[in-house]
Amino acid sequence: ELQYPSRLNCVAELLDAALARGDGARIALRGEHDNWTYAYLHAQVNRIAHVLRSTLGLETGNRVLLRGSNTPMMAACVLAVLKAGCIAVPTMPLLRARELAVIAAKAEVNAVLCADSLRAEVEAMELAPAARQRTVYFGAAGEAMLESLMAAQSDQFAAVDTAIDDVCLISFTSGTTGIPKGTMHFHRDVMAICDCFPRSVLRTEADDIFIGTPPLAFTFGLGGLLLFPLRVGASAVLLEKLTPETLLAAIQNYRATICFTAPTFYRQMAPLFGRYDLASLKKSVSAGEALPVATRESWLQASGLTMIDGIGATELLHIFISAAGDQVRPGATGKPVPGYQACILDQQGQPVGPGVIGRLAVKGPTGCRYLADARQRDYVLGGWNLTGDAYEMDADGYFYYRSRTDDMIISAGYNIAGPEVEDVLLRHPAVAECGVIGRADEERGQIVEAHVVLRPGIAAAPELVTQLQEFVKAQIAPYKYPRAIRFLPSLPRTETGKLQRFKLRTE
Ligand code: 3UK
Repeated sequence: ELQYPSRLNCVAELLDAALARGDGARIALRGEHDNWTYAYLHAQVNRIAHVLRSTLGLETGNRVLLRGSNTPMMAACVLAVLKAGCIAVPTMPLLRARELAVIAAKAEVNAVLCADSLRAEVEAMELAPAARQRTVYFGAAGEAMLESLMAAQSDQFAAVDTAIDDVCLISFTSGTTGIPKGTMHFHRDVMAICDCFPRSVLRTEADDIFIGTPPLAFTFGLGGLLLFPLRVGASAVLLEKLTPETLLAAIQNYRATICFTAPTFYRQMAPLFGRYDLASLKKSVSAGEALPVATRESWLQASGLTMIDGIGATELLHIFISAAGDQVRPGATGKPVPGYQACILDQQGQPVGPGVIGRLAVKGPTGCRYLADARQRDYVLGGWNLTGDAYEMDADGYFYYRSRTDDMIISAGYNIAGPEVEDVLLRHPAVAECGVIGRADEERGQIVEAHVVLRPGIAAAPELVTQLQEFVKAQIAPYKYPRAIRFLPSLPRTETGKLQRFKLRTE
């Protein structure tokens, strides 16, 4: 059981506490251009908090829309909003004006802090006049507004006294369908995610150096690249626009020890691993979408590391099922992270036993609280969070991902999980990436259709189609083989590394 005082500001707990225990001179954040010690981060956060309260006149509970790629200054802005007793509304860097306006209206934002590099869409977006007046940019080459406002402020700021169950974060889901949903999280939830997965599965230490790709605006990145390192006095590398090559180079240059990214990045990094000196890397965390066994194996072969797979969700803030080290069972995501419970439910909401595919249900210290959205009723049932994933449990309590519940392919009466077919295809030497979907078919209802990206130097050919089909039939039940195969130069993915299956379906 996690015990926290009833009044708590999570940034006081994460940052002021670091100074109090003597971590001031340690490096908290490493950016492209500079290193920020805990003392400097603390001072910067305090100055921004003063700007928010004094200059902008914000009050406790006001909402601040945040925009920026992963930089120390963006991290400081997020922390300052929370420390000032306000609510952070982070937005993904690639969102356009129209999407930002929906979020700003829905979250009723009172102010905007935006990186200068992303200002165009903020200038173009629709925004309430009061919030427009309180829009401040940071990180410009010449005169930067936020930085000049900060110059006059004290570097001391007492964290605003908040209740542990005051909302401090509204995080929007990527929303592949429908209007994006805002998920609300308390100061308590921030503490809870820091004290669950990182402690019991990842086992972080003060000397760890975290690195990775997820944006701070995605809770995967907010936790893994900011909150988790701060909780233990470790440091985080915050870099913009990473590619598989530049991430590998950064792991080498910063001597990073823990990497957070999505399966597709690990797939692309594995063949390049040998070109770098990556001896510092101790742990690699994969989340965002299912980790194919083939990817786990190629990463192990390249790096010698057993991947830590973990399923998380914006609704639950971070990872709730995972496994590390000798607890890993290939094909399984893992077991519920201590503090969480999970079970599999059938269509009627009744629990099913081992070996039966059903709907994943999760309960724990964090949970879904949509901001004014009727879809709350679909996600939470009797205290259990229904993530929309089809899962299966084994007799030892391991949880195996099968597909998204609405992505299950039904072909001639058979249920077929696309990710299982993808896993087999990824083992074929010609295949770099693939996505498997159900395509409407008069005779069978749906047929299995594979979208394949070939490895460099390999050409699409009719013989290859037959080869890939035979390859699948030889390894899993033949009815699962892709009756249609299409070759593409790349697959459509979200900013968070998730395959956009709906785009494959409408192609
Ligand atoms: C899928 C996975 C299989 C699954 C997230 C870590 O992805 C995150 O949050 P989102 O709200 O999406 C949630 C959905 O993504 N998924 C995520 N991880 C896995 N499926 N294996 C996995 N390891 O469908 C889930 O319901 O974007 C991940 C931490 C914080 C996050 N917000």
